[in-house]
Amino acid sequence: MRDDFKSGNGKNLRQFLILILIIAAVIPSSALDYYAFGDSITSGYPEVGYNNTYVFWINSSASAMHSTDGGGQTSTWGLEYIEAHYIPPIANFLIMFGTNDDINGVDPNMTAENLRQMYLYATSKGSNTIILISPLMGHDRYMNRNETLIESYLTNSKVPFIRTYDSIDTVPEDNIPENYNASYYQSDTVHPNISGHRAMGRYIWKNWAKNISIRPSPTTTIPPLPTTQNRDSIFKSGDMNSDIRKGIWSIYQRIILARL
Ligand SMILES: [Ca+2]
Repeated sequence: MRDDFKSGNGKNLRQFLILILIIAAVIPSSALDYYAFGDSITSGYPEVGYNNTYVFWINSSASAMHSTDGGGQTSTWGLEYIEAHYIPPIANFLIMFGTNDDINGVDPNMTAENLRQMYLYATSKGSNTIILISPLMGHDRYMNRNETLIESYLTNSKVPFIRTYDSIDTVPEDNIPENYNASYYQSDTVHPNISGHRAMGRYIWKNWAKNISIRPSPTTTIPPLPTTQNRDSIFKSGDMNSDIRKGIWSIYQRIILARL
């Protein structure tokens, strides 16, 4: 009698586990609404803070995430590593590289070609993809001409882009790169401050929503962004520069949070 009871329990447990596996297989994995891939500007280096970067100001009701180069890398690095950083499904994918290209004297045509190839990659994976032209700097090597050259290249290649610099330059929203506006920048005159990231995010959202058909989220209930406390409990060191930790965090965000 006791063996029968045990046997029955085991059978019930197996049936329960099979049911869980079936449910897990049937429920589609939720896509992230927005994912930004870029350099130290996208990371909010050094003072902005992880969830104050532009991607978190784009659409307050959407789930967002970013991954970055860890600092100082060019668009060539972005093209080489986009596959490693791209973990589908991602509904809307944002790409911002170019500041370090400028600092290192990379030909703007090469920057534009790298951006174009990253765009093609993310698009081929099913993401609604946009190129973000980088903000201006206090020591722009090309006197702001590189933005215009990159835009011309992308336009000829039919690659959509948003002039992110035009949200925080001295004459905003005129489609012209005049000069950087110090009030939107940290003291290094390279990295935008929180006000700059807020302005960039809102500008990106406004222009993207206006010009491009945004793919609706596949989920009816969008998972909330994790709190700083939640993240800190996972990553004790408090920074997100490690590709490994970012990868783990992406998986955590999608598998766990997306199903809450
Ligand atoms: Ca302007």
